[in-house]
Amino acid sequence: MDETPILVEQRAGYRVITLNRPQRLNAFTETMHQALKRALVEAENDPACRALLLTGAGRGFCAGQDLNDRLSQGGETPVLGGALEAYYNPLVRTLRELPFPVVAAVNGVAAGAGANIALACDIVLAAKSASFVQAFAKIGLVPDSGGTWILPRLIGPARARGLALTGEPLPAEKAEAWGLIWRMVDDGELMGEAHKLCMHFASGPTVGLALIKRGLDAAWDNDLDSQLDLEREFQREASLTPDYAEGVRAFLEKRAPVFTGRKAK
Ligand code: LHQ
Repeated sequence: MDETPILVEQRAGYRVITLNRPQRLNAFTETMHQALKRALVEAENDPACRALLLTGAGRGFCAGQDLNDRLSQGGETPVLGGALEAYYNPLVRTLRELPFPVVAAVNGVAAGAGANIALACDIVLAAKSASFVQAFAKIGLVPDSGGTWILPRLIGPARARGLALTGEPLPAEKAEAWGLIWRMVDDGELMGEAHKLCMHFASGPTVGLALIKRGLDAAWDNDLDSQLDLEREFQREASLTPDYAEGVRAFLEKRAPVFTGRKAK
């Protein structure tokens, strides 16, 4: 089961990473973390990769940490912190910092760190049958993988507290209504929609899209003045790219732009 804990597929202009431990609802083991880390480094280093699709095999997206993997031979639970430092925190940072859009296709339950890893992606699409569970409190833990940071920002403090303290599952439909995710779609349409988005991004102005990600992330900590300064810098950087020139040319010539994603010379 664990020989290929993740699957990587190369498509034209983007990659698909599938968490692949379906019997355990794609819960994370150390081996899976290591494989995912390698796949993300390879995607980032490939100039032809301009978007990423993250999904899960089988009926779940990801059930967070594999709770069997955390038991010692004697069955004791270890003191935690090391796994976050070594794997979960770098993973969340990487997802947010990748220089192209990351689309999560949440095909089923996303629980514990699995939910917050999905929410760290730029665009979250969820199947109607999916749900998001801040399962941590049920086992005496606290939301990690950025959960305490992103939940109140996305859905406000009252709903963030409710989800984190009760561990109640949030169905996809409500997640969309609350603004936790971009969109819910019928189960049969999920992967088609996710691929469509990735194809769109794969022919997008990649440098500009990466700057949009960075600008929106920075906005959460900046006051208006600092954010205006940042927008000025990012706009300057975006305007140096060949894609900006192409975008304007295509608009004036009333045709679709052909973006290359290339950086400014
Ligand atoms: C699992 C798991 C799982 C192992 C389902 N592990 N087998 C970070 C740093 C270090 C350590 C600790 O944690 C963290 C971050 C975290 O992520 S903590 C939170 C860990 N995750 C959870 O507590 C979620 C546990 N799972 C569940 O609550 C349920 O399985 C959910 C709500 C996800 C789905 O429920 P059902 O749809 O009813 O499925 P199920 O419970 O029947 O699960 C199917 C199988 O998957 C089952 O195995 P079995 O052999 O009985 O078929 C589960 O034992 C297994 N599984 N989650 N995290």
